[in-house]
Amino acid sequence: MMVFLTRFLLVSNKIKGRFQAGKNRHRFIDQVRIYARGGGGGQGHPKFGGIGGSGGDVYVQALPDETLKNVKSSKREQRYIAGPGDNSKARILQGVKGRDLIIKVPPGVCVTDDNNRLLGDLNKVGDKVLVARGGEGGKQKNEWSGAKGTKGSFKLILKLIADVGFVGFPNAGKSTLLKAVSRTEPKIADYPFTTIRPQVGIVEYGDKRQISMADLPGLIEGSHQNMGMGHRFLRHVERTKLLLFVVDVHGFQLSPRHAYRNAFETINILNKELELYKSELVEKPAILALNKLDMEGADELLQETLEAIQNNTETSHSHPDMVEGTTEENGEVRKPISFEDIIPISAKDGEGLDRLKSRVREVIDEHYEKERTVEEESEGDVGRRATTGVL
Ligand SMILES: Nc1nc2c(ncn2[C@@H]2O[C@H](COP(=O)(O)OP(=O)(O)O)[C@@H](O)[C@H]2O)c(=O)[nH]1
Ligand SMILES: [Mg+2]
Repeated sequence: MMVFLTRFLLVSNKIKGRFQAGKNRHRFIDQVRIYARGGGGGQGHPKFGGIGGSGGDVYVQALPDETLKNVKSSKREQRYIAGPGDNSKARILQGVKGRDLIIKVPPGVCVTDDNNRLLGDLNKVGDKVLVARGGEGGKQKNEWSGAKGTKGSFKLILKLIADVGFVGFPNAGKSTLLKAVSRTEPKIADYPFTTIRPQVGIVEYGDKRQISMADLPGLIEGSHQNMGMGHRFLRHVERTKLLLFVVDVHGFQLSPRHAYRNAFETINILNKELELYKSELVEKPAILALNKLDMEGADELLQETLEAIQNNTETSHSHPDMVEGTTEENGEVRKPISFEDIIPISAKDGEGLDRLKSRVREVIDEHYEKERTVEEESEGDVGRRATTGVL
């Protein structure tokens, strides 16, 4: 066992240099702060008793294929102001209502106000919550001048199923791994918005820090086309901070009817499935665990796999245009995932699991806690948040 570990470390250091690109990956956003204001009501018409149109409302709604990143980049400073109601005119006494504004988010987002009071849980596509109401149109009771809309700052928070999501084909050893690293027996998570139930286990560290890990029912080839449970699976993957690829170093064969894939090909298929479903997913922080290293001949396979990954990384770095241009027909990925680390393990006998656990923690901290700090500092209210303890 030690032999493979030392050999691995040599290769791994070389690979690490190549993987520095991972540091520049886009931030994966799990929270956005927005400002919303309802439209003002239109003027009434005192002479004819005309009523002004009410202002438009601002809603947050869960829709398919949305991401919080879209919200973040779609509007400067995330200010959402609905349309004003029309004034009442002699010819059109009832002013037309202002245009509503809908902020589109992925399902699994909850909306709170600035004091963290929950306004709504948007679990399913179509779920909708009103955040700012348009002002009433001008009428006698408000002396014919339209009222202002309500306004406020809100937070859109993507609810996580777990901090870490396992990605792998059936039989890779995901369930075995979750059991081996969890403090308690993994529990089936009871999330109202999940149709497939992820198993969630809590990993506890020496200092009592806890990180949750979800073993999602296995991915199968063709998931992006929604074969089997594919889409539902991939939707869960979105709601984790870090992806842990669990790959049997011996490769994978779904059934005797299907082609045999070695570990490197397996990684690429997983990569491609994620990419075809939503390209943003391949930018999430990811760690690769190569499993079943206790088995006869596994060391050789490990070396082969690491070399294949390294060659692939080198190629994509030296010919970025070529890689970008690859079509999906030839089965190649456009953008190889740059793993933060590659860790050989045996879920069965425990080899490599301590290192895996500590790297998972480090990578999460690197990508999220620091990002939060940067975000908060740029919002200029880090002091206030720190004292209220809200992160
Ligand atoms: N030899 C060996 N077998 C393993 C290891 N991890 C899992 N297995 C076996 O591989 C099979 C599939 O494991 P499982 O955890 O159910 O895979 P899952 O489908 O990914 O959840 C089971 O028979 C496990 O006992 C390992 O590290 N070494
Ligand atoms: Mg399983």
